[in-house]
Amino acid sequence: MKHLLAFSEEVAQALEAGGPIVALESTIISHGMPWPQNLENATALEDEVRANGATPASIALHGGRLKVGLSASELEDLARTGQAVRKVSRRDFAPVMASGAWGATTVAATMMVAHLAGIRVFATGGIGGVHRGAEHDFDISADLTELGRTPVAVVCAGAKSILDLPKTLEVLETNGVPIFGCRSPQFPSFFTRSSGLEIEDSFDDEASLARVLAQFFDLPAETGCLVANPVPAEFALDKDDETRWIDQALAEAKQQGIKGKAVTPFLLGRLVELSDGATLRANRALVKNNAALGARLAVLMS
Ligand code: PSU
Ligand code: MN
Repeated sequence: MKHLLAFSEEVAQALEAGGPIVALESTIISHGMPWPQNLENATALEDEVRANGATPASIALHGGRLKVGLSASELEDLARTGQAVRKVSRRDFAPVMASGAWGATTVAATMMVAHLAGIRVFATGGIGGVHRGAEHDFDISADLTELGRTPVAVVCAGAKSILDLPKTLEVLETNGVPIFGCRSPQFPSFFTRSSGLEIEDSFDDEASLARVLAQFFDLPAETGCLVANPVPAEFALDKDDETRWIDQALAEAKQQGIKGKAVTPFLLGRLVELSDGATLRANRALVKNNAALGARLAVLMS
């Protein structure tokens, strides 16, 4: 698969120099946020990575290649096409590559491409997980399986409480995926800083966290790991508001019979509408915060 990689100039240079690089996903652009905030956010994330001393590598499929680093016009094309772009997880690569169309990579697919490209740090918003009611419909994100098999550090603000967070942590444990908190004694729940679920390993200083990551990759790592970085306090949502919006979005998804890979994008979109944009503002702040931390950790590890 390596021969299918297509690097941007900026990423190619950073790789050659052995410089710090942070991978960024593209499903958050196509399906995670509406136009035009999705483009503004994608550009802001790249700038945030650069401002913290690393090179951003936005990952997507296009023209039958695995793109590692996108130009400004490619980012715009992808962002405008929005939900019409196919959401690509591990199983979706072949048809999208054969067609040459855009494919937006999820956490799972971005990890695969980052690993092939030799990139160890990947920053995103939240990971997919075990959905509520998974004991009936078996809806468990392929992100969790990928975290169990691909050695990439995923910097995230935990997972949304649209999911069943205790079950999500159980599956991560089963898959052997360590969770390293950054000033986060609890697993963060995306829009809020804590979930009530304790994390065993949390670090108050980033240099210690970077040392643990370096040790992790030296073991050798045969799984991924999570770096849990809570939403900045000033952007965290009120827990009761969050619960109300999520319960309504979940009820509508059920009513409308939303299934499979459409579930997560549907819920994210409805949350933005129900909260009158508050979830979008929190989302942007926390992803930016993750991009900055990812860049600093990549610098410390390089
Ligand atoms: N959770 C979010 N925002 C997102 C996603 C998840 O808070 O944008 C996206 C990510 O790309 C993630 C994917 O990998 O949704 C998970 O989808 P699914 O639940 O269908 O596996
Ligand atoms: Mn699913």
